[in-house]
This record gives sequence, C-alpha cells and structure tokens, in this order.
Amino acid sequence: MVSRDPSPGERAVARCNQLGVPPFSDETGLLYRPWLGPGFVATVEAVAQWMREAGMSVREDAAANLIGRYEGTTPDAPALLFGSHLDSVRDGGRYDGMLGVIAAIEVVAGFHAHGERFPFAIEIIGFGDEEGSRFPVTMLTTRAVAGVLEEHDPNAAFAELCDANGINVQQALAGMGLTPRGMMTARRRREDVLAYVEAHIEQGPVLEAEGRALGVVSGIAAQRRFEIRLHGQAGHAGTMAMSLRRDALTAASEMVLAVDRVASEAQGAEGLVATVGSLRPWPGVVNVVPGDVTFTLDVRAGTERQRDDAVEAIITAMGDIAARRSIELDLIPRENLAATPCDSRLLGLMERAVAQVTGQSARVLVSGAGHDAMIMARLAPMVMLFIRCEKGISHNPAEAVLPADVDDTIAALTAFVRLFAGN
Ligand code: HGY
Ligand code: MN
Ligand code: MN
Ligand code: MN
Repeated sequence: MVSRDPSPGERAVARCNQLGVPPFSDETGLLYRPWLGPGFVATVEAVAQWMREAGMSVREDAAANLIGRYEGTTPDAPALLFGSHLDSVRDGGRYDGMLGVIAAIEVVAGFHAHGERFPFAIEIIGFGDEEGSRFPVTMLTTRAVAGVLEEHDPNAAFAELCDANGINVQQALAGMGLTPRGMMTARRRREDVLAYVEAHIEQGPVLEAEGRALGVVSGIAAQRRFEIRLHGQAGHAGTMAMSLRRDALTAASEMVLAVDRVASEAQGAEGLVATVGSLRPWPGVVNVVPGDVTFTLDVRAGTERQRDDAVEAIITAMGDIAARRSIELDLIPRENLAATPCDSRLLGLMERAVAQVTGQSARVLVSGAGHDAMIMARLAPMVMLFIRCEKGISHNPAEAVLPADVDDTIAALTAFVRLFAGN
C-alpha cells in the first residue's frame, strides 16, 4: 500500500495533537499552556518553525505574541491578519485557539508552494493570553496588539494581578525580559492592518447537529467576569458551635446556587449563561471552619442589557446571603466585554468562501465563547469562521475535530483571501 502525504487538514490536526503533550503541556502532562509558562514557550518555538517552513518571517512582539509574516507583492504592504491563541485552559482541549493558528499556517504554506502573492501581506498572530487562565484578567496580549492595554493600566495593575503561585504579571514578564510598559509597544498601527480573520472550533453543538463542517460568525456574546472574596471567621471544626459560625464556604455555596438559579430562570435572555468556575476556600483543611473564600463569576448573554440585568440580580442575591450570614463580601470586576458584531463586508466574503468550498449556503451563528477577535475588532474589521467539533465539547481533553473539516477550513480561508484580494 503506497502511503500518501497527509492532507493539509490531517497535518494541522497532527500538529495540534503534537502540541498537546509534554513539553508543550505542564510537567504532569496536563494540557495547560498558560502565557509565559514553560509549555507556552516550547509551543511558540514549535509553531515558529512551522511558520518559517511556510515561507514566513517570524518574530515575537513585546507581549510575547508570536507573529509570522508572508510578504505581499510590494514590501511593507499592510497586512491581512489571521490569528487565534496559543494558550489553553487548564486540562483543556488541543484545538481551542491552536487550530486557528495552525490552519492559517497551512493556508500560507499553500500560497508559498505556488509562489502566489497578493497586494497585501498576510500575517498570522499566535496570541499568548486569550484564556486568562493564569492571571485573573483575559486577553492582555490581544489588548496590547489592539492598542487598548491601558484599560488594565499595566504599570499599576500588573503588580496586583497574581497567578496561583503569587507571581504577578510584572514578574512573569521580567522572566522573559519583558516589561508592562514595553508591552504597550506591541500595538499595531491601524494603517498596517487591513482586517482580522479568526478560524476557531465552534465549541458548541450547532454545526454537528445540522451536519455542517463550517459556520460563519455574525457576532460574539457580551461577557463580564468578577472575582468575589468572602470573609467570615475561621474556627475550630470541633469546638465552634454552628449558631456562632461565620462560615465563608457555606455562604459561598448558597451564592453559587443563586448564580445557577438566576441564569436558569431568567426569561427571554437568549444565550444567558453564568458560571462559577473556580472556588478556593481558605485555609482549606479538614478541621478548620473556612474563614475566607475566593471564587470567580462569568456571565454572558447576547446583549449587554440581558447580561447586566443578570449580573445585577446575582449581586443582589449575594448581598442578601452575605448580610444574613454576617459575611463580608468584596466584588472585584475583572472583565467587561461588549457584544461584538463581525464586519458585514467580511462576513459576506466569508459566506461566499464557505459556499464555494461546501456547496451549501453558509450557516451563520453567534459565538457564546469569547475570542481574541472581540478585542481585535477594536483595531480593524474582523470576521470569524467556525469549525465543527465533536458533540460541541470544548475546554475538555475530549475536544475533537475531523481532519476533513479542517481541510474545508483551509480551503475556505484560502478562498477568502482570494475573494478579499479581488474586492
Ligand atoms: O472564555 C472563553 O469564552 C474563551 O475560551 N476564552
Ligand atoms: Mn477557550
Ligand atoms: Mn478559544
Ligand atoms: Mn480566541
């Protein structure tokens, strides 16, 4: 049996799988590539090599993002940007973010193999910190590129933003020879960027349920994140009477159920979801009544109004529980992202590209998941392409895609570039 070369889609899937194991994941083999961590650094080196093989020049910007550039027919031409993120959530899947970068490399490799060039450059950005899985905020490096990092006032906030080991952003950057102020120089000039395109797994069940490989994104849901700190009174589990307790964990437990109730019972708020993803009691040992709890809140909806109504109801419920249980409640806002529409002209081009490849009119859908594209839309017109993923599972090692769908993705992005050049 003569073995054949892998298709671009098969190669892309194999590369995502390769990037899912040590040294690209953490020392336990768990896929967890936090920005500036060892797994992230190894990943950047591997992806940079694949960019070079695809005929791109490669650099890392002052926010440790990886950027490959495929020149156009004239030097220093403005660029059509492709991108997604190289980081992952803890114990995540192998395709979230990464597939968008690796598939774009296959698109450029195809142009390079045939010497095809355009009146613009093509760049691919592998963002370092989309998930916000290491530090309490998200998309720091995307904000640096889009020129909106000031929102987090890097010189002040970066000392306060610490990871689970107490390392703050400033220290993590210093470990790479970078600085908060230096990060600001990663910003791109508006005139150098023509548009931003992000291919990403759907992370939902729609495309699979409708038997479609690809979908075009019309917009991305509004999102807010908070850190909630509760302070009660630690005590001896054996001697502190129940009637005297100010147990921060029982208060937090009531609050978590209130979050679930508000989001589940809200009427007419399509796409409203609310999640407590992380909860840490202190001191977290068997024979101490927890005096402190820190937990996170993530609320999303199709519109800011629906999102904010739910946030208000949740905060009111939390305040009532804290008062009844004599617990101090501290609410720290960590993220506030408006619902972000995709650019209608680019949407039309992407729909045509998908129709060319699949022979079907494109399925248009909203993204409940957040993406770098939300921030990049502040710099340039953006559009997203969704790829079917098995059972819609994501942020889970069971995340899976079909190589044939990735071939369609690469073909659709290739068609998009040609349509973009012609328009
Ligand atoms: O949270 C999100 O939606 C994305 O995975 N960062
Ligand atoms: Mn994700
Ligand atoms: Mn993602
Ligand atoms: Mn993303």
